Order: sequence, then C-alpha cells, then structure tokens
Amino acid sequence: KLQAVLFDLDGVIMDTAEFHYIAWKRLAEELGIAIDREFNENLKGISRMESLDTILRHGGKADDYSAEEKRDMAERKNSHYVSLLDRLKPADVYPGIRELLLALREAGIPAVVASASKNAPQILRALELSELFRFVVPPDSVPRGKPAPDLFLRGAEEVGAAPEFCIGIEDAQSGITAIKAAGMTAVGIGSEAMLKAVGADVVLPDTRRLSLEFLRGLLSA
Ligand code: B16
Ligand code: MG
Repeated sequence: KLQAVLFDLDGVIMDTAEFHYIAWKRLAEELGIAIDREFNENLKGISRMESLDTILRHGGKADDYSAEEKRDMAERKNSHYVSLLDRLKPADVYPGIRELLLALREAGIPAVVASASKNAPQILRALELSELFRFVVPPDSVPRGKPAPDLFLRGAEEVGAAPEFCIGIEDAQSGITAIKAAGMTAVGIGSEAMLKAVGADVVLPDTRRLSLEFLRGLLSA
C-alpha cells in the first residue's frame, strides 16, 4: 500500500534546524532583535525570505529596510549557515534514518526530500545520502512553500505516488499542515502537543523508532 515516503530535511534527517537557529540569531542580534528557541519554532519549514520577514516583524522593523537590504541580510545569514554546514559528516544523520532509507530502497518504495531549503542537495552530499533519495523537490519549482501542500504534492507526483498512499515526516508545524493539506499521512518528530495540534497522525519524540514496519502499520490501520 505504501507508495512513497516524503522526508523533510532540517530537523528530520539531521539537526540543521539548530544551525539555522544559530545563524538567524546572529543576524537578529546584529539588527538589535532578540529571538529565542520558542520564537524559532515559527521559522521552521518556511523559506529564507519569509523567515527574515518574520524576524523583522517580531522586532517591529518590518518596514525599515529596502528589498535590496533584505536580500543582503538573507545572504549574510546564509553564508553563516553554510559555514556551519562545513562540519557536517555522514555520522550526523539522525539515528534510524539511513536504515529506513536502505529498507525503502530494498522494498522499492521511493524516498523523496520535500524541503524548503535551497541548500538541500549540498547537505545530502555531505551526509552521503544523495543516492538513497529518488527525488529532491527543488523548492523554487512550486508556487507556494509550506504550510501549502505544493512541495509534498510535487514530490509524490514525480515518483508516481497517490497522496493517500504517501507518508510525510516533519518536525515543523508548517510542514505537518502541508502534509495534511496534501492528503497524506503525517508523522511528526518532536513535541507531541505542538505537532498533534496541527493534525499530525502520530508523533515520535525522535527518529529512532522510525522503521519501514512502523510506517506500513500506519497505512494499514
Ligand atoms: P535555506 P525544511 C527549511 O527546511 C528550514 O526548516 C527553514 O528554517 C529554512 O528557512 C528553509 O528550509 C530554507 O532554507 O535557507 O537553506 O534555503 O525544514 O523544509 O527541510
Ligand atoms: Mg524541518
């Protein structure tokens, strides 16, 4: 029954969500805006420019900068983020993920990356995971980012899977909302209260217990 599994990248395949937080926090501090981990939840899953706008609004500076200044700021954040990626190595893949990808390949079930990140291909290479994914959805190939379903629908379409037989795995509220809007089963990784609140079908505290049997069990229930 299971036709495809669609993975979010940051916060599901590895801990790049933390690197995004460090890089945004540094930029926000330069701008005199304080952000904490709780606020950071709002930035997960949304694009670079949307994240910047969210931070500026949070600091009451939404109208203080020109489009060009904002592009520069986003560029600055990204350079810092990319420099943090230098440390990435295959051992940084979250527990259970590589095993799950190998099991999916063995079973002939396509694995897809549905991430908002333009850095996804580079991250997958550093983790030596590129070959285990059938398709990485280019974030610019769809009109709307998360919480809209576009990235997930595009991924399923590319591998010829029907949404009702797809499972999406996400750590962000925006991502769970996107998976449910796509008509797929949503597995949340992280806070049960936070992710169930937006419709996650099941939530695991971390990636350890993700397995092909577990995912198959969700669709046959
Ligand atoms: P980049 P995901 C998202 O990735 C991150 O959660 C989000 O914090 C980030 O702003 C976005 O990617 C864009 O990333 O700046 O690398 O293009 O969670 O959808 O895998
Ligand atoms: Mg994420």
